[in-house]
Amino acid sequence: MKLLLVFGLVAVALADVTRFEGDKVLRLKPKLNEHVTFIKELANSIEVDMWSPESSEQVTTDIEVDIHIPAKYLDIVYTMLGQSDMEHQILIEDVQAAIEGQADSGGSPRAHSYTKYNTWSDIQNWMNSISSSNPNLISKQVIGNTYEGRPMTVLKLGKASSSAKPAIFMDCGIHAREWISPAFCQWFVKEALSTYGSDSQMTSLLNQMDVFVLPVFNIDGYAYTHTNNRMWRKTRSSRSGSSCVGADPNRNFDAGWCTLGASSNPCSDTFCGYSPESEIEVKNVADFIRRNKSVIKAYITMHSYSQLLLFPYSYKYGLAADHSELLKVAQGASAALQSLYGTRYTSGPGATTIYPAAGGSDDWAYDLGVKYSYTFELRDTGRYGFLLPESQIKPTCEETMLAFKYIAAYVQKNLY
Ligand code: DDK
Ligand code: ZN
Ligand code: ZN
Repeated sequence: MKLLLVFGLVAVALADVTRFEGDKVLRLKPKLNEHVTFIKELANSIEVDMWSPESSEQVTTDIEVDIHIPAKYLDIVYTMLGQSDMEHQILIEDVQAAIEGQADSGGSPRAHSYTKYNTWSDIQNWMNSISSSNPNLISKQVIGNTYEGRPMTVLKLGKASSSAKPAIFMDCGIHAREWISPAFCQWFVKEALSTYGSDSQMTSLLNQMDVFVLPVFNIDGYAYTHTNNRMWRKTRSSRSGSSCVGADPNRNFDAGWCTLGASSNPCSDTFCGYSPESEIEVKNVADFIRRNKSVIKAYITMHSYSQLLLFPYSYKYGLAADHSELLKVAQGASAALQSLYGTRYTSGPGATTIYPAAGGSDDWAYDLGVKYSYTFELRDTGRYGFLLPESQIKPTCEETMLAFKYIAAYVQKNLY
């Protein structure tokens, strides 16, 4: 036992864990072109981690820019900020302290919980137990493995039927550090099961339709955020041509691939990959949706943060053919969400509401023919950003359920 403990400690010490003591997250408000140039130069000269937008290519005037600055660069950044006379504020004083402050104190540490950020292994065990205890409402299928060989498991929720049912596909955790997203998928499964039979909308939804849930899309990245670097965003694939790891799965879909708001530099956090669907996780999901194209009527993908409900397009400024309907449904869903705790969301097409970004899953699904295609950017608006405390999981998931159910009810009424 003692020996095991020693080995454990040595293993932890040897693991390459990135720490963030003294790092800050700043919000910059560029007003002039010089300010934009300054931010781009900053991003290119030192290792800063863009939080929002997630790449310096997407910085323009009149948007707020949230950047995580390592402690060792703070002096120089403050000096430069003073010279450029740009408005700025501190969002997070100490990133390491915020990481440690995310978890609730107390409670049993290593069991699955809907109000905690669970590890991949806890999520895997949870999927096994919840599907075996609800065989008439859930079935499980592996749609392929990740780059590092982890099984990508889709849960199919719905009452079994002899004929093919129309379906909604939802994924969480495309981006590794957006931990509230997989928490929502788990919450959704729990709510669906526990309210089936009592909540008339959920009962009717699962009787008439299936909901495919992929609780963690980018599993390798998610595992890496638990073991090595809390701020990791991309996949964990590597190629001989570059020493940088991973591509952005939400730039790797075949929708205007790498034309706008994406980087062809493998070291960038918005690297589009070596070709469309070069990331095996993206290919597995795209193959699954293509295979089930005739039944999938809605595609919903969960991200954080910014409190936005986005729909196509992001790879171009042109409006989607179904723009007014998509907007109307998004506004209805946002209003439903807001009714619970007053949380405000902004709805609109990706390109003009957040930033242009090609290669996204929502645009790809829409162009494939899945009309109701939505990207959520969940809580918050930057107070904690990716480091949303666990105490906010429950309210975030409760309000997001209302938005999901609004969209699902609309889709169900308007099956095509
Ligand atoms: O991938 C992004 O940068 C955000 C979520 Se973190 C979403 C961008 C808009 C939807 C992309 N089609
Ligand atoms: Zn994301
Ligand atoms: Zn985001």
